[in-house]
Amino acid sequence: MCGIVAAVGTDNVLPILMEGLKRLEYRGYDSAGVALVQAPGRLGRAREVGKVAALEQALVAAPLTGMTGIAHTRWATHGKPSQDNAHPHMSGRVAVVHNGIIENHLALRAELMADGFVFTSETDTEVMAHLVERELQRSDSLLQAVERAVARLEGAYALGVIDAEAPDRVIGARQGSPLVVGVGDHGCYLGSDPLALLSVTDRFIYLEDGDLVVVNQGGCTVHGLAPDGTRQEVVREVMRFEHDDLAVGKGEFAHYMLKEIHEQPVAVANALEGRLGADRVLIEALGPQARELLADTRQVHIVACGTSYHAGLVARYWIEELAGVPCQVEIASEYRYRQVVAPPGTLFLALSQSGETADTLAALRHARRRQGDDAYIGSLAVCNVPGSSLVRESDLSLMTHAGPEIGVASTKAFTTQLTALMLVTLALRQVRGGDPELTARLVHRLRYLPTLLGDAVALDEEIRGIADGLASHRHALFLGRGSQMPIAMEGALKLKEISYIHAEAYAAGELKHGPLALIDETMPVVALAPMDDVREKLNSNLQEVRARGGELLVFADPESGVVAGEGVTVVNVPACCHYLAPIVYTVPLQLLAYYVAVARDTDVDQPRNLAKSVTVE
Ligand code: HGA
Repeated sequence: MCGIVAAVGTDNVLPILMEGLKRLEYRGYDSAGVALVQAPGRLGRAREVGKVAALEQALVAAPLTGMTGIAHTRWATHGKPSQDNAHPHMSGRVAVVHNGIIENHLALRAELMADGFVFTSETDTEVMAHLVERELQRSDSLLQAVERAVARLEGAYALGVIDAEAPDRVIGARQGSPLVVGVGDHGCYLGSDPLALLSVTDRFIYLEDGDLVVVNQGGCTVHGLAPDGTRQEVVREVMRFEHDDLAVGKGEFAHYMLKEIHEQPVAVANALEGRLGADRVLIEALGPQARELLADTRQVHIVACGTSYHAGLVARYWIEELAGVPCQVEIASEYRYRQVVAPPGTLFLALSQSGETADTLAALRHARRRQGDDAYIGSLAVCNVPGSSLVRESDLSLMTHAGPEIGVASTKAFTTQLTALMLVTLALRQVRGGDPELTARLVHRLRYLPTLLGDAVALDEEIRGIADGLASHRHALFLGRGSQMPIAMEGALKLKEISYIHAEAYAAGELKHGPLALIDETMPVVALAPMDDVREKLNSNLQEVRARGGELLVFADPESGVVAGEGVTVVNVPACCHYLAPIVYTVPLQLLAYYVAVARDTDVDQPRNLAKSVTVE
């Protein structure tokens, strides 16, 4: 997704802006740009299609300097990736960067064109530059002009605005897209997330929807929007960012994704830390109202997107089986637009790595609006980013503590989400009086989970050796049963995302109802065979594939009874109980996707067309 960085400093801020853009590269983007107030009355701008490195090169050839500036990585929504469409967009003395979608841009464009403004891009964003320029002619200050301009916008935005005639400030605005203020010793900054600014500060203000902020060298003033539409100066808490800055490098690994796969034993240990008692989950660790909320829960609605949705699908198996609570899981972009029936006592459980996923946030807000009408009893966010919108707007939040995840394809964020969801499941089980012996057994196994994940990561070499075989194929099927079915979906998604091989997942028992028609020697089949109650059934499904010439790659428990042979490759996965198997079996599938992508020489950390924190609808 688009990334915004802005700075007002005591020296040339270009290096800070460029460092910030590099730190936002993980979000996925197609072009980059920067604009600085070079001298009072004079703006300088550079924009390039492609990577931040290309922008850096352009700036070597034609340097820009200034103590006030804005910068942007663009992930196109309106208009193709091109230099003209790259941000910042300018109009007269004004330059603007934007994350989000201005839904009424066509009407505004027509109005501004009728007023004589000339458009040079296809973006929705450009209307904002012209609106501010027009308002400046009749306003007392840049703040007032931006305030009047944003009042005309419908949709979602995070904005950074500079004015050549006001060289000491940047105005920021937030409505529906993330924006933070970084408060430093030698300047003040804006960023789409704190990671962008960690090289200059670890103190942040998380802006709220409706906020406008004036950023100056010495600090900032936030102007909040009251419910009656009036604006007044407000004090927002300055929070210290917790993540270790050093964790943001690639270290010895070729890609962030590989590093993050290898970090999973530690990440999952962090997700468990402080949350397990001797033989139970410490419900209090979920928050002060957690016990009451979980005790009142009659059913759970899990809402998420992409990889997080797969974590939700696994959790449904756990919550229904271990806590006896009905659970439904839905993609956020569907949930938010349909008439959901939420019976009294529904807990809304939102999953998002970033906590800024636009669809998930919209679904949460939709549920919160109905909290008073006897349907939803509350909301719980499982999230990796402290201070994110999802965390702030939910009644309860359970942080996954995965640490910064930079690779666009999610890995450790997923396994830590699953870990957190197992904690929620056991907490629900406890408040409902489930047999404590099984709870205690699962708690003991959870303690051992980081070690198991270490063993799974150690399959790295073996999987690297078999990845080439898959890399030459154009399609693949993934099979699983029970709680491994969503893991098969996640394995297929990972392969699609980073290797661009078309992959689909099916419940193994469903194969003969249609997809079996696809099987021949050109269709490799990846299957998951843990020790569970349906392993015999899965074995029969695998025979059906083999009988039709399909090549099998099976990730199997050593005792599962799956035997290697002609056309059947077996990778033994560390033995584990079937409840935790979805977490353990995820790791070899991540490694498989990774090494197939490396063999196909794709851009593993920033796959084409994809973005990390999906802040647009
Ligand atoms: N709509 C703007 C910004 C897109 C965006 O926020 N992407 O994450 C554009 O297309 O330039």
